[in-house]
Amino acid sequence: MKKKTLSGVLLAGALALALTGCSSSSESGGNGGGDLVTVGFAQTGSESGWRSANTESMKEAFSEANGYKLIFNAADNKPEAQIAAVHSFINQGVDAIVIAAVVTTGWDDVLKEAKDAGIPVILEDRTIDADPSLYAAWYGDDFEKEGEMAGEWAATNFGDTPTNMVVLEGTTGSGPAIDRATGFDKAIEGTQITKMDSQTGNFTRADGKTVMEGFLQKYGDKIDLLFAHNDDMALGAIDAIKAAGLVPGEDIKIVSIDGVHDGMQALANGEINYIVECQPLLGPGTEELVKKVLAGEDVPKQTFAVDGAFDQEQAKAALPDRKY
Ligand code: GYE
Repeated sequence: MKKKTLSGVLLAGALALALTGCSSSSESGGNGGGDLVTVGFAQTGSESGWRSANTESMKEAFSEANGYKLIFNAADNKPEAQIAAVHSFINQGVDAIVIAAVVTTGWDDVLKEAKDAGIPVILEDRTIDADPSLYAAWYGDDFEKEGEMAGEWAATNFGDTPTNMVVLEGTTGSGPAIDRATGFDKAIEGTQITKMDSQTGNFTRADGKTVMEGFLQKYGDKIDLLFAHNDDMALGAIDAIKAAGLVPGEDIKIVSIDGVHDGMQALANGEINYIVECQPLLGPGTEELVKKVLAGEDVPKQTFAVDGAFDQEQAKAALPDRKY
């Protein structure tokens, strides 16, 4: 079954190469990669299961079989390191640059430099607040809507009873951390849910655990509900909740965002109560944009991936076919 899928992917890749290889290499001038289109990809780092799935999807889409030479950089979630990586892509004369921005700010100068060098920039996943004329396109998930869906679930289930909530935020200053908070807060407005505390857990399991330990020390069993900006932090928090002698999913209800395998497994086991999906398999859509931009075609400035949501039964049903 797995083999079949893989050969299907390879076949599709070979076909795509046969159909588009010529035009993309002649359009791009083939800087530094022979007949291959050279793409520099500035990834955030490797903070979560979502990120691993995203990296894999990008590497698969920008493979040599598909006509690309991918220069991959993971910036360990350090904004300065990521900007340095983009500088280096410009100096290497790549054909196109793809960025999953650690934070929304600080991009203007390096993007202007890319523009002056005639190198198009395509954003995947994370949003930035630079002038849209400085990049060709953005493709990713609707983070505010994800937050709103998580908040609506909380409002529906706990909005009518006094409920104490704590929040584990994603990387401070990142698009999803900002927008998920906005969407969630909007959805619980006017309900009886009270935010007792909200701190960053940097989208990682380790920090999710540490910050939740702090919340538990401070508020003990007063906590009724946890909103985690991603599954990994929820999974870290589950360890902390268990260690404190409480039952995750019962004593403390948990809602998170992503829908990665381990999160879905915890939902199926009843340790998480609801997950809003965030699609990480953005490689093919990003590759499509890069190809079109290099061919001089018009592309939409913003393209949104489609996200669903899961309760326990839906997670059980979805798990066997889950690819990440
Ligand atoms: O939710 C989190 C990851 O930018 C949407 O980053 C992405 C977020 C995702 O580390 O797990």
